[in-house]
Amino acid sequence: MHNLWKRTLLMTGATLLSSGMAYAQTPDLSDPPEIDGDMVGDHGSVTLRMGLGLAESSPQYISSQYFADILEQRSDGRITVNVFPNSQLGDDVQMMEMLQTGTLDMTYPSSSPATSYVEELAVFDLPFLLPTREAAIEAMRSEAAQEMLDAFDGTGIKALAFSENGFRQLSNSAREVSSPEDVAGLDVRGLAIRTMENPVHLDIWETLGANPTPMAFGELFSAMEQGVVDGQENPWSTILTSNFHEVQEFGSETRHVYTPFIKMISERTWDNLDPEYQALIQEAALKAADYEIQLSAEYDDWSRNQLEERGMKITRLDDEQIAAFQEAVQPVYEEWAPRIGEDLVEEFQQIAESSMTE
Ligand code: KDG
Repeated sequence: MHNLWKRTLLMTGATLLSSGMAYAQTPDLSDPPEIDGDMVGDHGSVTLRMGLGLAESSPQYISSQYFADILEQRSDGRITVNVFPNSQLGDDVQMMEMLQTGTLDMTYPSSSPATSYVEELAVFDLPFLLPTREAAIEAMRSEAAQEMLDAFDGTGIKALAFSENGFRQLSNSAREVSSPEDVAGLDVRGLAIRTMENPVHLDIWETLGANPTPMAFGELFSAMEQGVVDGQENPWSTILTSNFHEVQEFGSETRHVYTPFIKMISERTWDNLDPEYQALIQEAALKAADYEIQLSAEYDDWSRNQLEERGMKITRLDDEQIAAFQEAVQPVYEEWAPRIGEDLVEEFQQIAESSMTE
């Protein structure tokens, strides 16, 4: 039985090398767990189409191929998943709408554009809320997070699992940024920053004195290349695997938001599946999510170092500089905590605090 993810790992290396990245190697990626478990019964052949926003070399794509491999192996080839990366089927908002109409089976967006379906997801957009990966994982695996996934029921989308997009970092083509004043500009205009289509992110950058513009991920590279926006914010692995360093000179290690991904399936697709296939897809989504978190962690610092090797000037911020950003965006909490739910915000703040003391 061929292993899609093994082919993907080989292709990832080739992709990184062939795209002129001239890397010595991709990060020493851990192999996913062996695929074990009972074979499911024969409930007919099913082909699922899954659309992604990121590139083939991203942890998002690699883990999606592992997801496909689990389904293929445990169904003896009856369930296949065709994965379409690089926003080729649309952007996050469009692909979620395609799940609702049943014109696409699966997608894997950031949680941020999905707040229009489940507004409590905006808790993950609160700046500097989850300072460590351990806290983020505990939050994503919490009962409150499961309730957010369950809240999609009836929207046409079934949400299967949270995984890691990652800690978001600022990049721009105008200037080095190490303070909120650098974002706002003193004798120059505030940075024009692209944000995801999410009101909290817009508020964060407006509060910092930037000129934020919500934009689909697939339009971002050309917008930066043409100078429509000065900068954007994404995890280092996304900046690297989407080649943003080709149009962004400066990076700042702000880690201002931890964004999850959500693996989703169309309710129309889901409702037509045999319960045994449904159970396998749910199990595979959780296994692939755990593997994706591990991959994303392995990519994080490696991607930053690769970006520096490729010429990006990355400013690391010390505790005092981070504190200045945290203070500057405090109004965002005052505005959004009551709208998201004070109890939920407090629960995640407690997770964050306990992760810092462990
Ligand atoms: O598939 C995910 C991407 O489309 C997108 O969500 C990545 O974080 C992202 C962004 O900035 O849009």
